[in-house]
Amino acid sequence: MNIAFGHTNMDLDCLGSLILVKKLFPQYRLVRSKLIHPAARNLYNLYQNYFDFLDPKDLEEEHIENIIIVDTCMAERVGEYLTCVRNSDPKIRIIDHHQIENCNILGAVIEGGRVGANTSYLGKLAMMQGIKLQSEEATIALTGIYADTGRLIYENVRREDFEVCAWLLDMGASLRLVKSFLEPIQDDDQIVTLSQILLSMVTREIQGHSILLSYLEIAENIPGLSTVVEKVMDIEHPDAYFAFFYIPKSKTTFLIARSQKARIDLHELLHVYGGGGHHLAASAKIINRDGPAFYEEFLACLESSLSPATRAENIMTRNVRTIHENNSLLEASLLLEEAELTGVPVLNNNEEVTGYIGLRDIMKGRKAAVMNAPVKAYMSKPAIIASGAVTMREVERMFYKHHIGHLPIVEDHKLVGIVTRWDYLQYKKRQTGNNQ
Ligand SMILES: [Mn+2]
Repeated sequence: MNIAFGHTNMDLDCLGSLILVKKLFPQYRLVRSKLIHPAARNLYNLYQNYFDFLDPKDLEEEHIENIIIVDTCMAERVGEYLTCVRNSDPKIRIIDHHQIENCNILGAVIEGGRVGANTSYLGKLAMMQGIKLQSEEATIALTGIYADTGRLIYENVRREDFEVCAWLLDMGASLRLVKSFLEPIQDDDQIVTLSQILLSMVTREIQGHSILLSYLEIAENIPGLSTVVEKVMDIEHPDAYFAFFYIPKSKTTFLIARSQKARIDLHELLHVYGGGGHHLAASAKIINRDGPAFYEEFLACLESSLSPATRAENIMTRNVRTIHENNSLLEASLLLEEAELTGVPVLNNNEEVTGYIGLRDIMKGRKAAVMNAPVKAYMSKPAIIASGAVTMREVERMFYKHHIGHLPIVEDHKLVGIVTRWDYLQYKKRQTGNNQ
């Protein structure tokens, strides 16, 4: 017998991969996990007959010749299946989109690629072989890709993910159904937890980062807490969020964390407590500690271990071109043209920034035919300025609030630099780090 399975606690990408394995390798039977991820339960319940799953215990009487494993390459995530395989020499082929250099399943042949969803990798194979899907199968696969790529927006998304999505639409996938399976919060427990968090959470500025914290006591573990945490993250947009869930009767704390900044490396922070994950998403289970005491200890640790947030002075452009307020609009116009700029800060006799003159201001003077008028008559004022110590969050807020794309940075009444839209966008691009 030949079998195929994904990781324990099957999620949507796992199911999307398996439905394509069934088409690509019809001589293989699919095996299900005892655990279905809460986000995948709805889809699983409705479509289980399309998979025709075996139970792991059905394997115990069989001789297994070939195994295909999808969406994981870690032995600890396939233990429930492998312990049911009685013979010792099956050939194992792994198709995974995670970091396959970390694979610890001995003797396996591994393939895969850096695509956002594992389903996309298999979808590409199916596309190239001219395989046709039923619309239900296409819907299952498309849900898998949308789920694992945050609807095609995560950093690990590749061209292949888009290509396979287009192909799945051609195969009749229903976006309406996909959307219904992606509604992340379905359980009443999750909804109650979400509203409790929204009422009790606090934001603290730690080392210049905006850190969201919530602490909740719960009677027992609630499935799908990480989905709730991600929802809160979507609503609040902090730089990082640490959600504490404490179960008093077992003295257990679940700490779930999400970050939007490469500078806040969650794997590193939670590793200390026996947890881990990725740099932007990690969790830890802390046992035999009092919840409130642990919460306080963790906060103190954050203060000392977070590296400081980027500030305006770290990314500003120095050597700023300027113009004097008594210069004429014509001179300002020539300066902008020569320097290929769209605007410059305006200085008075004390070299203080008194305003900003841009192409649009000059245009008004040109229309009124007063190009010999002084800059100070047409500049935007009062000057919107900031100190070098402002955080990037504050810079962003000032850009939006004042509808500007440039922020002169001033120390001791003297201009020391400027943060432009371009500086800001470069900073944002670097934010979440490498493409993992
Ligand atoms: Mn996956």
